[in-house]
Amino acid sequence: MAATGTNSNGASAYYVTTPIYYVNDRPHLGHAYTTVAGDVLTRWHRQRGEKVWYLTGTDEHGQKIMRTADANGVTPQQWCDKLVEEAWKPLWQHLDIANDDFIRTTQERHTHRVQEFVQDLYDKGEIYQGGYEGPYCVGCEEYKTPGELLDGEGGAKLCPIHKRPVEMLKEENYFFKLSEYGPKLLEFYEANPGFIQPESARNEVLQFVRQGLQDLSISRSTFDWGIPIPWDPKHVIYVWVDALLNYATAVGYGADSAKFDATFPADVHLVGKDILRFHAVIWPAMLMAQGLPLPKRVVANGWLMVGGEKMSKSNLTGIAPQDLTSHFGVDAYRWYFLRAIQFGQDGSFSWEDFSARYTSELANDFGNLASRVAAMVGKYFGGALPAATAAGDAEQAVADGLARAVAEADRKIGEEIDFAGGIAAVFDFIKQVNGYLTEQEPWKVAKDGSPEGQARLATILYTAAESLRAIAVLLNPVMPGAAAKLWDSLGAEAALGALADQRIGEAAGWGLLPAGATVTKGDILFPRLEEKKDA
Ligand code: ME8
Repeated sequence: MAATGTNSNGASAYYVTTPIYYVNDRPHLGHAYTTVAGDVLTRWHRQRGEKVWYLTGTDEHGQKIMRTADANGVTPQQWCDKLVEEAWKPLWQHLDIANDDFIRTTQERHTHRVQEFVQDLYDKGEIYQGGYEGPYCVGCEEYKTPGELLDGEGGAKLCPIHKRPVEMLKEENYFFKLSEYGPKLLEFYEANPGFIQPESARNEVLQFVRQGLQDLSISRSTFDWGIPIPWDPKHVIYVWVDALLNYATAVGYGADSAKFDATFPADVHLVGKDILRFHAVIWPAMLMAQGLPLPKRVVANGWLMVGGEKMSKSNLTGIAPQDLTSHFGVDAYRWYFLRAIQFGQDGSFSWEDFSARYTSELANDFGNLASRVAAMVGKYFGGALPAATAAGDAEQAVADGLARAVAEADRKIGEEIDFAGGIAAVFDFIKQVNGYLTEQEPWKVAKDGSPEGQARLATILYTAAESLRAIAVLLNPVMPGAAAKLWDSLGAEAALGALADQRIGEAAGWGLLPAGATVTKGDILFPRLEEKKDA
């Protein structure tokens, strides 16, 4: 199923979400990976001229948060308030994340609606009281099946994700009749083959659901940091049921039907592959039970790995994004992980690989192109962009290359959510423009003072500058800071208006940057890296 950019109910917002992150600790590269991906997707669709709604937020209830707060001698609410304000929101600002909303599950706009949702399901007979005993991982906030546990030392059973001992939990609680939804879910997956991406994630979910689903325990009575079950407040609502509902409550579920209808359901839920089942099995079943529309796509990203393990807060392998942005800058940071790792696959972070790609692709290929062109327009034409009066086959080849790059990048990023493929299309075009300059040798043509020579020189520099105009448009969703600097140095703002208003589809148009535009040298886009201080 291809994304249409509009919801099936005819409303207009292209609705993108990230997981809402647990605030038991500070964010690391893994969290930023998903959030940056969502931001690039959001900005891309905005530049397609679509109305977009980008939601992120924090998941604040449950045992994991409660234990962390206890260990730090504060209340869970105090802990969440501190972490959200000191760590999470500032990071998204630092990384230029343009989210439209930030939901916290302790907000009233959420808690009240979650209670109503669960009460409704109870009234409809979808929820019953029962007992359950099984191994529970607090890291995942999830009951595990005995078959998936790993063997640890001394006969301990370990969570396969956290590699920590699970706890045996026995509880009287409330259950959602998830088992009844297996056949309906399978039918839905069949009818919507693009619902779960990538293919490997889809296969995993199909296999899981085909084995048969168990009913889902949706309440807890052994601790109280959660939203009370309305008809039995000794219980709190299971943190995952609470958390998944953020995607509905944040856009006005039960409170603002105009906003809700114009936004819900999500076009894309971006999630790490560790939380795929919650989004591709439990969440759709909850929506089916309530008669609400299902999301269009659930897209699972792979894991950033450290030493062969998933980078995580609990394993203390989390690297803070600021450790990298202070060295490489925010734009390069946003670009690197999406460029270097095929979205959906696992990838290892390496300082050496980042440095090498930065130097070759950002500083040499892209940054140098921008500064060379601006310098030559300055030197030979006093900074006024000359007109291309002598265009021929070589120039046509560049214009054709641009048209291909735009179509490819838009298909990859805008439709397939393949960031690496889309970015590669743009950087292939950058290489083509560099090759064009190498062949045309404007620095040599400049020595030919004849009118023909001057016309050729003007044409070559116009062609390169016009290419950079389109490159700025295409890279704006990925690296808004660098793209804005480039836009500025081309004098494009005065001639064409704000960069954010430039449409992806129109970027392939040739000859948009008018002759006479004021080209200035501006800042170097990607300065040479200094040696890593502690290397
Ligand atoms: O699971 N590589 O929150 P969470 C790539 N609150 N992505 C990673 C990653 C890594 N090493 N580590 C984390 C929760 N992520 C729930 C979600 S949603 C209704 C509730 C990213 O703080 C990835 O997107 O454990 C993963 O799904 C998310 O962070 C988990 O964040």
